[in-house]
Amino acid sequence: MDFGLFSNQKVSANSHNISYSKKTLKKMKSIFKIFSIVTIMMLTIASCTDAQSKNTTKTKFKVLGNCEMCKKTIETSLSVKGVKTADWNVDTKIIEIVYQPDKISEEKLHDLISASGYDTDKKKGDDKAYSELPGCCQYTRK
Ligand SMILES: [Cu+2]
Repeated sequence: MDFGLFSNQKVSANSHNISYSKKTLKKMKSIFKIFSIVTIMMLTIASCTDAQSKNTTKTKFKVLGNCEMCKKTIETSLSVKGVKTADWNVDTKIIEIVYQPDKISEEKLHDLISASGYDTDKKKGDDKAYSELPGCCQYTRK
């Protein structure tokens, strides 16, 4: 029968097509999988190195003060978002700050220290905060 033969041929052609496209799909899926894994890995590595290097900068300037207690007050005034480390040297009166300039400005660093009562080389310490410092911490002002 012509009709039967025709429909048989059609079915076999179809099933061949289906198996072929399934194979291709599988191949495409695995390629896509590998690509997305590689992409995610690269993005992760890129964002990690970015966070470490790009966004921090270092500054140092003079802050007047006397003792270890001053050191604590000065450094504590800088424990805010955007400041990574702050280290004031009692002998040299120099503070070294590592901060993120996109989160906090250098001016703001001076403001924070000033607000705690200490003079920086750019900003005079707040008078009220200075008067409230312990006696030993009331450094000689210029
Ligand atoms: Cu002190």
